Amino acid sequence: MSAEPGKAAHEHAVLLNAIADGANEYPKPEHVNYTYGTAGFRTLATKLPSVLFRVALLAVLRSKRLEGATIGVMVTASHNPEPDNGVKLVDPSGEMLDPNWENHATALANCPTTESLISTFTTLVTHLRVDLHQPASIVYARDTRPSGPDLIQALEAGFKAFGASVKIVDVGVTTTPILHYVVKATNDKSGSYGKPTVEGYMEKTATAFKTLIGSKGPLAPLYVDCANGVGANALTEITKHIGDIIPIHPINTATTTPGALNSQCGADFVKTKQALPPSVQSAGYLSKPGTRGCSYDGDADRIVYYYLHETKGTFRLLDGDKIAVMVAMFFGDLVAKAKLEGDNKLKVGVVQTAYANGSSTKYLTSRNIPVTCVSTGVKHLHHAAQRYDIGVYFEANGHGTVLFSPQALQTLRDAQPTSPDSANAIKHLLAFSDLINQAVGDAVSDMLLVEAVLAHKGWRASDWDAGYEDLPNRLVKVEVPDRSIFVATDAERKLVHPVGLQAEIDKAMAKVEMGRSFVRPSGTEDCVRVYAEANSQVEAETLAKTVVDLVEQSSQMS
Ligand code: NG1
Ligand code: ZN
Repeated sequence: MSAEPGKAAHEHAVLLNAIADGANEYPKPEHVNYTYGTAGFRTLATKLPSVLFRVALLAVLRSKRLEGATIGVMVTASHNPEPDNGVKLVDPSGEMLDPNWENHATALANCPTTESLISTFTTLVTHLRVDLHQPASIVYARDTRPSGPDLIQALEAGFKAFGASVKIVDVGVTTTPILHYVVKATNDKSGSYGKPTVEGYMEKTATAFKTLIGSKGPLAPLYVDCANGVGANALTEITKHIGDIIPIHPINTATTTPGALNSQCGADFVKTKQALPPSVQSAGYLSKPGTRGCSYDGDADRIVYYYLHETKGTFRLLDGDKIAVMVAMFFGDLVAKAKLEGDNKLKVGVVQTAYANGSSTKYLTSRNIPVTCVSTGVKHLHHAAQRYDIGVYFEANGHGTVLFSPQALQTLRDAQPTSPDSANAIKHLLAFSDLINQAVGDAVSDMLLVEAVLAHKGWRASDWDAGYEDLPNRLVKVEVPDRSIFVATDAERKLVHPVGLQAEIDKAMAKVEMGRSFVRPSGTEDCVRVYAEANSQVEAETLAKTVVDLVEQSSQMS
């Protein structure tokens, strides 16, 4: 209780009045139902101002609940079309928002009136035991979407309702992973994680990359498709630091051209179409054999690589699975070279989702690298990866990173190397832990990770690709009247509802050589996704078609 109850009551009334004013300025549109999904709130930007205002309130409550720890807010819709936008919260460790709080975000976003918003807010304060007298600290950023500035205004209106008790830092236009980095670095009071600024990120990443490349540079040129998004800015900045050791050629950097973002380019385009972006194809950037290209997505938290087959000239995709396999094998070798013994031995493991190509899983398990399969969504992968000393996680679509446990880092720092080889391996493992964004998947740092591993192995893209051949596969979006009738289990590899459908899918799989298929409702779009893989493209297509038909039939029956 406050020593001055009258003053506290007055302050509370002022706060609620300020919230009411903001809520009136940013009213919730009628007939819209919001859900804080795997990627936060994401929809047409015109529907989002009220959500931004309310998300600001929740961010402040979370920071106050955590005694002033810094919370991040990122305004982006990643690979979605330009008219969309979105917002997600970042927890103090740089990870995604605690899932329990996702429901509070949804509740606030859906309050139909100012009165109901005030009442839900007040209930949350009590229920979550938030002391409004605590300080709060927020950092926020946005991608390059034209709707960003107006949405940021709505967000700031929410912070301002709390007056001087909230410290806010606008990181400006930057990538999602850089914002996650800034949040983690701000909360690391030891200062060892790095300076909590965009420049701090660039310095830390560049220094680690230089240590790893050493005298192996300059590397071969790399073509980078920035999806006409914010990754172009980050790439320009990092190139200032490392451009002399890796000649980087940015492509699709038109961040201010209306309609260009994610259009006919970017990681999602390449992964879905299994083809080069037309801009890369027509300019012939990759025509010189062995030339590597990569594509970021709109907020630069995903990356996929590719090259053209050296004799056939065909498109070869090196997706998240290929990155995970190469990186995990490489770290396995490096850990062996470090010669850490007994309790200090480090265990490298990989975390995938059901969308990982079956060949990648088989390749890893046959080489004794443990693989965990979890539900779709970065938070699931991230948490499972934390259970390894060195946990490599990637979604097939190119979102992923590598986590070093605090104990593993301590072991490496304290190690007494027994030979120059083991000393080098330990030095390199520590440099990789600095290069890799430990908070979240990051296209820029993952790109430099891939480049450093290729340089250490002395590999071209074709050597990397040679490990295993992807099983032909097909991913289909099915629009159904109500996707909530589809309920999955077992890391989303099986359906429990509608009852009987899984048995039909099992029968269809059994008819196809190496057949594997599963169905799950999307967490980011109003659709159900059907994945199928098989020994040949024709069989993968047939299996996908059969399962799509089954999904449509059961949807009509219910
Ligand atoms: P949904 O819409 O739940 O399938 C998609 C991706 C996820 C993840 C999230 C977040 C596929 C099949 N799904 O999720 O991997 O990246 O978006 O952006 O790629
Ligand atoms: Zn993204």
